Amino acid sequence: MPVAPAAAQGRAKGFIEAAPVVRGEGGIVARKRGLITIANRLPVRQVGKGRAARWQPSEGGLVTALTPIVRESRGAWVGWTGVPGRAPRAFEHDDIRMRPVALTSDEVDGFYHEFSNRTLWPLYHDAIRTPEFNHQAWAPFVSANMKFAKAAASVASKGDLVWVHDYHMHLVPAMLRAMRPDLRIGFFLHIPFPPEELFAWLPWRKALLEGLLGADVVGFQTGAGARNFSRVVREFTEAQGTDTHLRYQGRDIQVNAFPISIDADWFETTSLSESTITRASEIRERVGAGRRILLAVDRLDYTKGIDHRLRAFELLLKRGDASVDDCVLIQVAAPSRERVAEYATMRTRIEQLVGRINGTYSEPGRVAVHYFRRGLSREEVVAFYRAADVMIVTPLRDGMNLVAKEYPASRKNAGGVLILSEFAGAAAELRRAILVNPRDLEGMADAMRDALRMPDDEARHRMGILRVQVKRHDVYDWARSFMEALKG
Ligand code: ADQ
Repeated sequence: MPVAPAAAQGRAKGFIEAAPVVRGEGGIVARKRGLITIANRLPVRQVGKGRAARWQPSEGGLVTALTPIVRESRGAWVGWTGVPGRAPRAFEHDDIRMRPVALTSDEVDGFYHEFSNRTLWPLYHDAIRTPEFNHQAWAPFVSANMKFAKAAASVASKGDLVWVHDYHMHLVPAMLRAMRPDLRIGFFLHIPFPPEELFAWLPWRKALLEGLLGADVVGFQTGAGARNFSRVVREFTEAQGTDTHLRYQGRDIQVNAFPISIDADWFETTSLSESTITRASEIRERVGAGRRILLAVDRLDYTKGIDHRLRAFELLLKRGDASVDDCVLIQVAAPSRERVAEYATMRTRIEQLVGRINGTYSEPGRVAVHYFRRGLSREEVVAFYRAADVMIVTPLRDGMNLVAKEYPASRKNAGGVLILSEFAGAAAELRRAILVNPRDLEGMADAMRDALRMPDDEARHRMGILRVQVKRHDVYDWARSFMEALKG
């Protein structure tokens, strides 16, 4: 799930619901429908211990976009606290009702680490790593999903809207519908939905699809994801219909693409602040005046194509198309899912590659690759965006990829070139990036060379077009369009 600023909290950009008219026992009653959000994590996390413990908002694009609607509608947020064992009772934070879900350690292992992150995550990302099909993980996946569904059923008022997020919650829509047929239920998948050839591998494929068919609206990042879903549903369940409208057990289900975005205004404003500008010049000076900066910012995940990107940069230097005198690659990678063995192996591989490239090409005062394995503050990330001449976003597969949108949003009057993988959802919208196939190392090295040599007016022209797209379709626009569909 995305991480982005919480700056706009409290800003309910156009979300105030028109009060729908519903038929109550005493005739026609007008009332607002609450929005219940269900996500793996609550939008707050506990900091401090014992008496000093308190809740602090988590930063995230999703949190930024949804908290105003949940607050405004007097709805609630259902999610896990991030700590196994007993959960606190429902509480209110910043005018939002929080309904924590308690998960046992076994559930966290089976539901989260195993089934969500070792089965669904790799399979849905083109099986870049071999997914595990561990039958022991299914029962905790079911029981955890049931806990989220029950928690939502207990806080929802009659006729409320419920928005369920992401692959961890595959079974929640049908479970919730069985308990509360009065609710309008929407589901949004943040990651890609795979084609039938891959989805068919899942021993639980029918149950997983029937879980989603409990929703009234099923949303995906791209049209391709939506089509893949409608096709497998027609293949493996009794549902019938078209790519966008399904009929199942006497109900209509809308299937569509709702490409997620960012709080573009926040990125623009932050990028233009004095402290960001000062920090950006400091970064440029430190890597060496006159050197062009190629930047990559990712969660340290095997889907993000970090090793392919490093090898392409190595090739660029090897071919002599650029040298450490004229450019530097900065790779910032935030540690993630360190308990999964695949992630540890990948981390070692990346560190070896950085060592190899630096060992071969660096000169005194001229390091070829700066590698930061750490999460940075949001403001620091923006300073790096502001400092970078070329942004390289080359996942092997990605639902959307928010970095691809954050960079243009942070480049007012600044030019800069975006190199973007064809296999990121963002490529469907950001057509004026240099689009690349991340598995084609020669092609990627060519793209880096072309980006470094692109004339300034062309770079500014392309960046202008990317910026218009991102500013027009920001995260508020995304939430609004999903809510419109969900209201029916
Ligand atoms: P992710 O794969 O986690 O989420 P992605 O879209 O790549 O998300 O966004 C990552 C976020 O983390 C960005 O906001 C970025 O700025 C931030 N970030 C990355 N590295 C960082 C670092 N080192 N320090 C600080 N911040 C860092 C999933 C899907 C995506 C989809 C999102 C949203 O996998 O495809 O775009 O959800 O739906």
